[in-house]
Amino acid sequence: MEYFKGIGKIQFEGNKSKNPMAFKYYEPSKKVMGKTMDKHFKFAVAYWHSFCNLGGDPFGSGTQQYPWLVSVDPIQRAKDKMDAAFEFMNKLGIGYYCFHDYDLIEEADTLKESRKRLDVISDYAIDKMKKNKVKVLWGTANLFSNSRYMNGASTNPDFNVVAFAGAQVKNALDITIKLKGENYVFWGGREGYMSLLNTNMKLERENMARFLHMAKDYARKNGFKGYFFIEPKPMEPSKHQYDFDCATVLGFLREFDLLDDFKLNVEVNHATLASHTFAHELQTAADAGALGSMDANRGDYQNGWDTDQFPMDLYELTEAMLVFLQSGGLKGGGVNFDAKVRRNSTDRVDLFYAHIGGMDAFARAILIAERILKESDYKSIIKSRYKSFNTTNAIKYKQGKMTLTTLSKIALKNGEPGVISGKQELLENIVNNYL
Ligand code: XUL
Ligand code: CO
Repeated sequence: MEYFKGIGKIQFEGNKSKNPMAFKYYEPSKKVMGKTMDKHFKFAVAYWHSFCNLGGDPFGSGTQQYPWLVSVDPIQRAKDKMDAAFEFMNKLGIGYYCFHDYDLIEEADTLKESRKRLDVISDYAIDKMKKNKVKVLWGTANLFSNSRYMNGASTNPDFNVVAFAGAQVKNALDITIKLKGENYVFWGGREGYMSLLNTNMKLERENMARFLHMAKDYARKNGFKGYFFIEPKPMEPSKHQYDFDCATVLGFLREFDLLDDFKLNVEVNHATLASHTFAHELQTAADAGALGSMDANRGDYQNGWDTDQFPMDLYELTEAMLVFLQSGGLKGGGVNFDAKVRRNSTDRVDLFYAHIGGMDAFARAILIAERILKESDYKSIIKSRYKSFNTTNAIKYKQGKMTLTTLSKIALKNGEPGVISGKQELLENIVNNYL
């Protein structure tokens, strides 16, 4: 069955085109800083938003009527959903997808039965992936929807729930490895607390680390060569999540000796919720050699929740691409559209508009960032701002060959430093001029 009728393969037509079903900026084979766009981005579709989410919100049930979710048989429903997903990815020309275990197929009544279902749908996926040029960017386990996880998964106060989460992650890792998934994600939506009054935070954080070590050891033993990513988010659904932001997660990974295998999956909207810019979070991850992957979307600057809109903010993305291009790219990951069409966008074609727009926005931003880096004074202004660190004394300082006493002697000799402008407005104008 064809689910997206009347839609053909989406092509690049350039920015003069008025065809809403064409890319204006995303040209997969176009080189940016010596690397093609498709290799820079490795765009991925998020299975949960695009093929499972019915558009419900706290005030009303779903609005989407997906033709792939009509069968009464859960196995057939999962197969139909996968047919729709592959048709969509082929038509869009997107090379990757990301999934939670129970996006692929609905959870059954028992763990055993759920595993059987996962085996069936992953066999089906293997077959489809053989016939299509589509790969798994990352897999993950949904450790937050079922009520058993209301107090957390690996951080649950009940050891039986921790064990159950272990079983689920083992299955999700098996499936990810079977489908040659390139990475594996942990997003700890309920790994945190609703109230500190009932929480042993020290034990919960230690348990989370133990759990991650076990998952890593299991996957490595079973041949998984990719990276594990932690996806920071400060809150929602928990009041406080232990993976608050990139800096917090980096501290955690260092504390528990996980940084070799675990990198970060940075999501735009999660940065916003943590009161950071997306660029700030990317920079923090990149500086630690831990920029693994991105979840692309945007928040709403008037609403303080996770709206997961498709990325469209060109200024925000250009700032992000400046960091991205200068950081040398992603460690293993790509750009996953963790975004959903609005609940009142109910035509099947809307999913195409959303992804075309998001891919074009990233493409446009990377092209702008490349020009800023190559043609403008942007880099030289920053270089010049730090030029005093190239002097003999500063080089000794950077090499750790100085003491506080030496610093004091230098200050006494040189006297009051001059006032030097930060040139913020000039830099903002440069970015604006290239947009
Ligand atoms: C939730 C979120 C998740 C993760 C995967 O805010 O971003 O969808 O990306 O569990
Ligand atoms: Co995400």
